Amino acid sequence: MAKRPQRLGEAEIQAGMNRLDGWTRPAGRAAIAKTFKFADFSAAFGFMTRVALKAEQLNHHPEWFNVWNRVDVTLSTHDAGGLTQLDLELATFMNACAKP
Ligand code: H2B
Repeated sequence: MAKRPQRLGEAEIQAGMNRLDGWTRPAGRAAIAKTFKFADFSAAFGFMTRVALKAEQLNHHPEWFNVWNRVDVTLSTHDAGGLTQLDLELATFMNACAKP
């Protein structure tokens, strides 16, 4: 049975964002976004591979777009229609994965 995370309130989102380096909130949608840059495609795809395995574990998947060394990521919990703890968890994992 899949867990059904609760939508976060504004204060919880703000607190989470304060701990998340480089993430922003796109206008007009309940989501968080970040552009990651790497040395080359191999590094970018290595990052995406590690994140993909984590996303499967969490059953929580990114919206993302890759061109060579760049990965544009948007996170939102579609089932909840907003942001949940899962978005903050995956964003925290992505930041750790992208550390040089
Ligand atoms: N990923 C994200 N980002 N949000 C979701 O609501 C979501 C997901 N739901 N991955 C999961 C899969 C759901 O669609 C499946 C059926 O468990």
